[in-house]
Amino acid sequence: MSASLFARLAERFPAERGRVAIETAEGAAVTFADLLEHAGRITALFKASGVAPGDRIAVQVEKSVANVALYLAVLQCGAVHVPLNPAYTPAELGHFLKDARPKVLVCDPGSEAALAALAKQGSAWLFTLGADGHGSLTAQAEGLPSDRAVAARSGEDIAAILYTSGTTGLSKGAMLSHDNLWSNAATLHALWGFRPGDVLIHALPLYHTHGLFVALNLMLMNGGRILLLPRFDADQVIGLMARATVLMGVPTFYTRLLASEGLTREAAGGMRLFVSGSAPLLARTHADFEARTGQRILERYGMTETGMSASNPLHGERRAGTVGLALPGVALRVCDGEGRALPPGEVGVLEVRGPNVFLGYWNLPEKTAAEFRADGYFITGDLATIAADGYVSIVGRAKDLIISGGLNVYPKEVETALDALPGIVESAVIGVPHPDLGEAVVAVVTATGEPGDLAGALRDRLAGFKIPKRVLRVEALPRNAMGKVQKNLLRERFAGLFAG
Ligand code: MLC
Ligand code: AMP
Repeated sequence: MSASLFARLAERFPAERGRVAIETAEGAAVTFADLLEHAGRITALFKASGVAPGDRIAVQVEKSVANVALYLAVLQCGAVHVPLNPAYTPAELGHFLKDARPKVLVCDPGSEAALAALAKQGSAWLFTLGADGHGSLTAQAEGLPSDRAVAARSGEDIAAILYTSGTTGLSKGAMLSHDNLWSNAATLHALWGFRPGDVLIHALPLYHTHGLFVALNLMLMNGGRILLLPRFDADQVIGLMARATVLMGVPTFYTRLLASEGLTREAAGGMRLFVSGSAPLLARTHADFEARTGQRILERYGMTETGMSASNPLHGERRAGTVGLALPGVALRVCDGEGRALPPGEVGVLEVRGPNVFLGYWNLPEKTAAEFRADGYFITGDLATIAADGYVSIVGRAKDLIISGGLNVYPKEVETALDALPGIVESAVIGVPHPDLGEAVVAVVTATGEPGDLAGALRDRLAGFKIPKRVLRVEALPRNAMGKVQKNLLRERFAGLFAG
């Protein structure tokens, strides 16, 4: 059999294709037959547009059933899925398109005018797809017979490229193979005990690892049923729990659920699994959630480059404040700066090796080489300890990264945008504890004159979630003897900014 992820997922679809795969918030029921039919028509359109296996298809659309069909179609024709957050501005998008050189760009109808020139520059076909499923993609695909051929792929072929920022401020495309995605989904499917009849509340975006490769792939291979929500809304999610069994979310989901009085033991009573990841879950949130619902959240750890690497057990101790044990088939170690493994309990950089680890960064062989050890371990940049019994705790980051509501923000990118504004002398961007988002982006600047509305000035350059929630003006940034800005001092000084 071909190692195509599409073929492997479709093989697990229920034989009875009339079974429901996805239910929408509006109550529409989409069957596996519908999904395959829809994906087949988009495949026909892509082929008619000259898409060949290996071509990239960039997708910047709102979440919808059609978005799922589009993802499947990209895999079906052997192309490479490049999902992009709709919050990215055309300025940010320019880099992705220049780098990925997609054959096709699918965007929201509302951004067609802004992106037409970019698509033309890159000789990419431009199609539109709205949150309601309408757009030129659907209109043109509708008239075509559904093409059911599945392009043969090897396990090492690239299935997707996901952009992830870096400490230099420029995003890198992480190349994930068909084998990477399949092996990780299959491992988690078994580990978390997925079974027929499971119903997942899907409230995560479809352009990141968590919502796309963990939540969606797992449920597709489980044979449905997904309750697909356009975005996270705590009361809506609580209302759906009576009909569902599993929720996957970032820690902000859980703090927002706890903030709702509707979250009770009864409301959550039919659920069998709450998964958290993408950012640290406070032990306090874990305890509060258990006190309120009687359920212990299962925390797991992953990364765009690696998919999931560690998880607390389904049966056995779910230890709050830890991300559990290495997944079966995945090796984890904690090392010093030279890649020498440290004894249990010592803090070092977490390294990972296994079938989940990506192929490398698109177009960046040197950057890729720098992030792997000679023996194949990938250097995550996360600071961790591994206890003698194997439980892994993420205790910090060696990389200058802020995770806000599960979304990554690299300070360097925000600093570069700030420093380009008139009146700004220099800036330091830090993450500050925030009750809702875990960490909030805060900019500390020195400026000549009165700098005005800096956050507003960044709006056409940076996606909204990267824009500082607060900009603080200081006389001078603290520096060490080498002249390097001491962000730790700034983090300490402003730690209480959002307290209370
Ligand atoms: C939205 N905004 C944010 C934000 N999300 N600001 C900071 N951090 C965030 N995460 C801003 C918007 O720009 C907007 O600002 C305002 O908040 C309202 O936008 P919204 O879309 O209405 O926000 P909301 O629905 O409340 O979204 C919050 C959220 C969402 C936490 C529900 O961000 C979310 O779903 N996060 C999950 C991200 C995710 O999937 N991460 C997994 C990555 S994979 P303005 O000013 O423009 O109005 C990964 C690997 C792994 O990390 O291990 O899983
Ligand atoms: P991304 O690059 O968006 O894939 O984000 C990956 C990063 O999210 C990791 O390198 C960690 O820093 C962080 N992360 C993911 N899961 C967890 C977790 N359970 N606890 C702490 N940090 C996490």
